[in-house]
Amino acid sequence: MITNKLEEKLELMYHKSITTCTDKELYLALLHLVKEEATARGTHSGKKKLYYISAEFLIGKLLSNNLINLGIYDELEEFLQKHGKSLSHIEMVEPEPSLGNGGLGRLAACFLDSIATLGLPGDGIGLNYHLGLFKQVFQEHKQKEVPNPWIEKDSWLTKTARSYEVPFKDFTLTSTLYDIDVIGYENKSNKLHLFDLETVTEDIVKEGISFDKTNIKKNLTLFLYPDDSDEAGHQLRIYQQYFMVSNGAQLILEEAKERGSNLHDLADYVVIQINDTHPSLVIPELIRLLMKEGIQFKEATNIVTNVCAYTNHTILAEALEKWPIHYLEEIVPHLLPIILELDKMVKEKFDAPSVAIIDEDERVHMAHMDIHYGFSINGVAGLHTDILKNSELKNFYEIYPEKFNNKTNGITFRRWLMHCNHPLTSFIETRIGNGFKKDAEELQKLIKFIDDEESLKELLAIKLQAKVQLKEFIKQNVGVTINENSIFDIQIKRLHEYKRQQMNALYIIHKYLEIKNGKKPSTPITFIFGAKAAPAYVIAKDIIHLILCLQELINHDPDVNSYINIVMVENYNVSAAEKLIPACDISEQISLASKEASGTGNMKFMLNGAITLGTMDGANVEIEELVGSDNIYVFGESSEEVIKHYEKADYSSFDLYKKDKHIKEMVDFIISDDLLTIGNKEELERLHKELITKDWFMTLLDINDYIEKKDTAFFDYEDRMTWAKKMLVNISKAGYFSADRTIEQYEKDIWHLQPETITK
Ligand code: 26V
Repeated sequence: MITNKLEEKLELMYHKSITTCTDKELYLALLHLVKEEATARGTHSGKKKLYYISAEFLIGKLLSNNLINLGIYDELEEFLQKHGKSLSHIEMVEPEPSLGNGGLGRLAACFLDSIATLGLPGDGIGLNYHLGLFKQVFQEHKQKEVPNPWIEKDSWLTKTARSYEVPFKDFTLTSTLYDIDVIGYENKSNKLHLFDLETVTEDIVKEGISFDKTNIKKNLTLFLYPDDSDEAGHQLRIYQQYFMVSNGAQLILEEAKERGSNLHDLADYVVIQINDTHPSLVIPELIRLLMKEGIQFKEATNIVTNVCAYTNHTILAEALEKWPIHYLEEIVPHLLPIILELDKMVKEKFDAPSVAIIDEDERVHMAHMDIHYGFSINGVAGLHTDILKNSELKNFYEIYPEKFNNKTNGITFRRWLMHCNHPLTSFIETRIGNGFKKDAEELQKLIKFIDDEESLKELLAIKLQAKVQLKEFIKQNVGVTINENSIFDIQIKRLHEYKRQQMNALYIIHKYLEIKNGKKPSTPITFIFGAKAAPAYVIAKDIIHLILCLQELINHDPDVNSYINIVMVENYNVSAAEKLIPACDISEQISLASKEASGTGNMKFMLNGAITLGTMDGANVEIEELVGSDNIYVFGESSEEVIKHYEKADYSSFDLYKKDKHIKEMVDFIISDDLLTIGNKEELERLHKELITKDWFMTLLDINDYIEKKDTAFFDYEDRMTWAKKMLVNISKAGYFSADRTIEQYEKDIWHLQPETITK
């Protein structure tokens, strides 16, 4: 019995009984207990193994998720409750690792969960950033960055005996490897391998998150994506990337040999999924290591090409990495002859400069290397993959049509339903049983309750309960009291102009002005944001400033604050998402069509009964296909039209601003006296100017349609039973977005870890 084991552990560690233990003591006892249980269940094994290499793994807190996956959550919770304790309180003392920026890192974490759940041997490889991504604090209505230490003496990390030498131009570093167990749902475990460097020290961090970027031995694994606005920042990223992949490659080869590979047959033993371009140097590094083992360059290159697969997560040009060749010369000169040779082979075969690895400006295109010297390239939603094939990577698709494939993203239902929304999980269980936990498509069975008034009312009651809980969290986090009977309209994601938080802010200005002019909404609305901006991304920070100024203005204006409120959650992270998502009524997915590769928050919201307000972008397209046009609010120009605007360069935000009085009124409010008395002139003026002179992501193109559809959604919300039906349709159709489905597709089309089962 797990409860006996817990009591024994408490006795051993503290000589105490449950009732007298603090939550911290209970957390630590459970942490050790979970680690032992995971070890006892063993790890997945097989001849061929997957390595998912990623600069980010946004794993979130692990206690509850691990207890769920071990199948002991309910039993422990009942036992703890009997003694006046609860897991939700205990997990509050758990620090959240912040090893990711957003969707890409969270996807990696969801994938690890599904890989272990499906019984596939597959480990993650990444870095153990001591201070994670920065912690966001708000001061004077602005984002400030401070370190986010998360590693405690006792943690989910387990120090291993593995260690490798990683050569750089002027020195060699010796790594240490820490592992985190990735426990499959009712299954064995895999590992997340996080490489680290013992000489790294937190003392070098000065003001905020600034530190000496050239002191590699002391800073290498301090932060994820340290500010890369200058040369030293760029170079540090290359140091990090090479440290990650060299360690990873050495681990992979060592383990492959242990499993019986003679390295010539490496592709029978190993598949590597390269998560975006951050780990792309693994290709030349593996070639280098194979050559050190006596394999000729040509053969080594073929081996590596049969082992590596690449996932593209963005079409934004600025996010596709291109490293100047002289950086690589200064940091990893031993890779240069290999990269030059790979480039030469490409240039011998293909004339088009657009497919070269090294361009005319002597920059190395990491994605190009991945495509030529990997066997698979996938996008992360249908539309995204189509755009890669037909425009962004068209020239590559023409050369290698067979390499291109789509894998629409998914989310783990263990965390994004079973953990974060217990009442909804029970609602589903009592109606359709437990099958959906292993086969998410079973959620479709819920549709038979579409006319069942009692079920619909219960669904609304569950939503209200989640909103009451979120109200409590917001009170603590933001210090604002919100109204649980208002509509919760939520946009939570990285802050980026293409995601268009600024368009949402303009809508709020529109609503504010309407109320001031006497047009009041019949149901109050709470606009909720959560977003971190990259430290050097000036306009993104200006947008945060605008939202925080609007928050100050609106929440303190007695004419409007009983109708609308705004809150921006500080330091948005996985734990905050777990509270926000169950409470959402309207899910804002409003990127400029063609720019959001997939989105995964959109799937989490849908699963928790929120209705999407979105453009036909990323996986929104697939959501629309699944739920039908009555159960989603779609607006905005299509990706084809948007791409044409870019091609023709015919979009002018200034024309729209001049022509449309209402647009002018909303945009000019950014520099109104009302806001200037609260905020900073320079920042608000800069944002205003950006919107009217540039607006690269076409906010003003879609704003009118956005306002119209958003108002329709708010109007429809009034009819509670019809709205509840929309919620039920969304939940019942969310099964497609289980990461288990995505991983089954990776396995079937790319990885081939398990011999195919022969079906008669
Ligand atoms: C990252 C950064 C980081 C620094 C600031 C500028 C900037 C601009 C773009 C990016 C994109 C990195 C790639 C990424 O995170 N892509 C996301 O991947 C998700 C999982 O596939 C997907 O759901 C999101 O749509 C996509 O944006």
